Amino acid sequence: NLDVVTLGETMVLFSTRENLPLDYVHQFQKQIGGAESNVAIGLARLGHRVGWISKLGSDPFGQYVNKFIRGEGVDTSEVLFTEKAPTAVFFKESLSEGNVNVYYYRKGSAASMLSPHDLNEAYIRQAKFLHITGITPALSETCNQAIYEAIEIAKRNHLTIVFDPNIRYKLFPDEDEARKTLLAIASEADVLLPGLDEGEFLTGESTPEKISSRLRQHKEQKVIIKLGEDGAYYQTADGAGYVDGFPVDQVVDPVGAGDAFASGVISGLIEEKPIEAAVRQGNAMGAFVVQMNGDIEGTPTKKQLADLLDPKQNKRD
Ligand code: KDG
Repeated sequence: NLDVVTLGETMVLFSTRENLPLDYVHQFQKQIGGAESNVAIGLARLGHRVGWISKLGSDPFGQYVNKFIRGEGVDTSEVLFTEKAPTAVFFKESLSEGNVNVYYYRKGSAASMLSPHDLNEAYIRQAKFLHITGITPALSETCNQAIYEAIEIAKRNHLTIVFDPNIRYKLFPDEDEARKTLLAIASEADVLLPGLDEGEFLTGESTPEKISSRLRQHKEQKVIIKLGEDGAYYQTADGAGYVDGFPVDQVVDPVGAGDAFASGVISGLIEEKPIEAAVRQGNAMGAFVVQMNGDIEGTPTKKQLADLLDPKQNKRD
């Protein structure tokens, strides 16, 4: 039995401690990066049962990614390996603290070969939530079809669909195509998690209130808009409001914050917490992750999260 199933590409990430343009960097460290596995790992750290579906190359990097994610307590039994394409890699350039760029080497990767036939309905239907992002449909036509197949399976089996647009402009042919693809998936989802700039891009509106009203297709849809250090705004059938963010001493690496936010929110929804509490958990998870180098290295355990959410309770322990 699973709480959440997610699917998408995870790459080997080469990052550097040197604040230099990438062409001048001498040394890299090897980590992993992938929005969906970041969410899966965040949820596993909080004690939830999560499955991650993907396709990796039958190569040492594929082994590394799989072992890493499995080592974090995520079920990888549905991960496929192929001889036909390599595991993707990407590089993270850090020009100054918090000023980060990424360079992908992922075209034609193993994960881009994921197709609807690779999905196992019996596996997905064990879960209560399906988490998907706007990265996967941009990887290839078969990946786009796999996303729709996952949505259909989720709907048939009454899973709650959580969609994070995670717009990667580099992966779409142009902005119109990105908007069209992402709005189509958004209309199928139960919970939408755009950032403010993504909401602006998708709707042409500029305030959280207007963006969420435009994105919401029906009453049952929940829209939660990430506002960075200012927290988040939510709109649901039960109401709307702002939830403050948590102060952080220093933003070391913002990449992965949105994924951490998603895992905090989904965790709250699994535990049937009120929406405001779920969003607060998302904010707290994001605050943890930005303070450490790497996408997931900063994700807290359940205890660490509880300590930030309720420091008084902590003192009584
Ligand atoms: O959200 C973090 C991810 O974006 C990053 O680690 C890599 O999945 C990734 C992507 O496609 O950009």
